[in-house]
Amino acid sequence: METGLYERDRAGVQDFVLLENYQSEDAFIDNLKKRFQENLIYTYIGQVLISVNPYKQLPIYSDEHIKEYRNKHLYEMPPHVFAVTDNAFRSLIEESRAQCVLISGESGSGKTEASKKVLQYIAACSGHQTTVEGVKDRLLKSNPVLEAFGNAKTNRNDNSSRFGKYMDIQFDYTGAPIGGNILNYLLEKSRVVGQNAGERNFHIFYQLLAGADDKLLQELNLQRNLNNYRYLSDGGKGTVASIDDVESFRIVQQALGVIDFSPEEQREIFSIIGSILHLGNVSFNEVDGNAEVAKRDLVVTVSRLLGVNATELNAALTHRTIDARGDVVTSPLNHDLAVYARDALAKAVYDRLFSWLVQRLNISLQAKDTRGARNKVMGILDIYGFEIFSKNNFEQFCINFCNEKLQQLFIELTLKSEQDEYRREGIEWIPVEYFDNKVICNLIEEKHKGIISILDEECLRPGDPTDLTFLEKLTHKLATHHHYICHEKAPTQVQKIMGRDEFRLVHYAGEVTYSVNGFLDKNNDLLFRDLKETLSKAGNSIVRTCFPEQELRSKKRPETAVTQFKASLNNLMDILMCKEPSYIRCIKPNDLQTPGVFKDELVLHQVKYLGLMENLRVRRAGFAYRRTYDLFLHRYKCLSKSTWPNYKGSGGSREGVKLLVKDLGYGPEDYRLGTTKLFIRWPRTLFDTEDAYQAKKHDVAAIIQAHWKGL
Ligand code: AD9
Ligand code: MG
Repeated sequence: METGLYERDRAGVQDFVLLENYQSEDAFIDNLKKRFQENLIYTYIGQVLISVNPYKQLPIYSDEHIKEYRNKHLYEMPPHVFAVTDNAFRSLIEESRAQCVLISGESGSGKTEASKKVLQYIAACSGHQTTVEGVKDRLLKSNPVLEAFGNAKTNRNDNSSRFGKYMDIQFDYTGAPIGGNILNYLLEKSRVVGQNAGERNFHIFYQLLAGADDKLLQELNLQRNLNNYRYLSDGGKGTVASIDDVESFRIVQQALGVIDFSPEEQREIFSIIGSILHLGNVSFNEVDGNAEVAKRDLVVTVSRLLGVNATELNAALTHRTIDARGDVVTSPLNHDLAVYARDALAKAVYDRLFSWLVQRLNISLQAKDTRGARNKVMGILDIYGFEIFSKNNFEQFCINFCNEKLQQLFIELTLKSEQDEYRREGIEWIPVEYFDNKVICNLIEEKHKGIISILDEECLRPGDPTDLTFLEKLTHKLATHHHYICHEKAPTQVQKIMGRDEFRLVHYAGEVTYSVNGFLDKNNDLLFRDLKETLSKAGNSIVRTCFPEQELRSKKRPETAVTQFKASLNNLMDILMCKEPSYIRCIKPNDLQTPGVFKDELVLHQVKYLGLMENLRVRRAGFAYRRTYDLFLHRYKCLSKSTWPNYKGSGGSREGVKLLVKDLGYGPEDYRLGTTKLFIRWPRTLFDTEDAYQAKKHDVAAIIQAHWKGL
């Protein structure tokens, strides 16, 4: 199969740098659309891969395809996630450069699917010894487990990741995977206790009820009917056509086995899931202002499943003990506070179970022998995309902050690597203007002045801080910031749609209005001490591990949710900064999760905020193409008598290319000769060269003849 980059594709161009009208958004969209209609979902901007979600299975991921992409240069084959992976993999093995594959795009654009293809490729093309097969199996099997517990049906995606994931794969010197490590980020735990209309709780709840055998259900005292459980009935969406909960449960159970979860551990995991379902049904009456559990037998069931004392749990759900510098006071909760405590308990138990699962996976993925594996690491980042909902809350604020940070990294790494290459090759370069979103990152995270600091300050302030006093402070301190819009200062048309409890941020990806409702609560993330204490003594060993006793003894106030998130993101940035990045930018063609529909407006919006036009401009401002002298000479040597059939002069392939391009009529501004590569400024130049090559490649005699005429 001869499918070089420069051959015009069945539809459109394979690399946007070849687009004649590269400044035009219309031309950009048109190219994506043409290709999409031909099922060509991948296109490059230089080394960045753009992927448009086809919403249907395409026959392009078989073992045959994997073989075709193995050990090929990026441009030798049509654009593909396998090509990008192979490129990164080779750089890792041959040059020992640590790699990371950064996958971004909005909800439903195909990030998680892309990350699975990366893993599939790695697993298929790396060593096949038995020990390695075991590692690969565990790496692959970690996906269904994490998806069952961390994904859910949302209105945007039936299998939406509700957590961020960064997975490192470690290789030995032969390129065989020997271990892995997963970092998880901010699970959307509020989903455990309530969902928007049309959405579901995390998959595992439905999988358990649909797929568990009768014996397990009986042990957990559960019935199959979803409507019996309040935590499952909010969204009004039980079964979903695209989801087979029974089959998924089978896969999860099998995967847990492969990852060496003991039957006892599995039983404990499902006991926790069951306990949360029962907990959701616990309701309270209020007598003289004090909450009382309405059906005590439910608390008894929850206690049995967690292995805690029922009387103690009952008391902990309806009372609160405060230890104010040695003064221990226990007071009863009213109805609303008891409901709050119950939901906080469900969220905390689920959230910590999830983190425990990740830790447990990591133990089984741990490399046994890391000798010779220094720098042989490939990271894959699949994190929630930018979110703009009709109502945006604390979760969206965190998610969008995370995307600002990733965009920042994208800017730094793409521009930096471009610059580095020119510098390395001794080529002059004039930097291009682009929007640097650092100003927004600072607005959010700057010490003392940023939104996060103001939020934390308000959370820790004695007195009676509320969401609204937080908003007042924000506005007081940030009203003049160009990226912060408060109600008072909003333009009239925006004011009309903004509530008095909202603020607006001008993100790099667009304006988002956040409601401050719940910001303080979610950031404080308070679980009353009585509940923590009860859980720290649980018979269920996972629960006991998740709620360690020392946490109770610690006098230090735990860090707020957003500060923990900020720290983990900054840590992630450090991890990524020291690796060589490959980018996959995912695009969602429609909001209907349907094949064959390409909505120009929707795609244009994503193209804009992913900064793809800027990316292309930067790429084009320098040199559209670069190739090592060897490769260029090898392909085009037949186009000049100086280099055909072989260049024999001294000075190696650099001198050969110098003669070749002169013979081809390249003007002085059309190209530059770097240290190891030829840089070509305009795609047209290359097109012409490729056309000449294509026209003549089958007839060597004709090549030489025509070439002479051409001169
Ligand atoms: V979210 O931010 O986690 O809500 P993702 O991860 O970006 O989102 P995901 O990978 O889950 O989206 O893709 C959504 C759905 O699109 C999948 O469940 C598939 O049905 C579909 N999809 C995505 N990519 C492909 C693909 N390359 N081929 C076929 C795909 N279908
Ligand atoms: Mg996902």
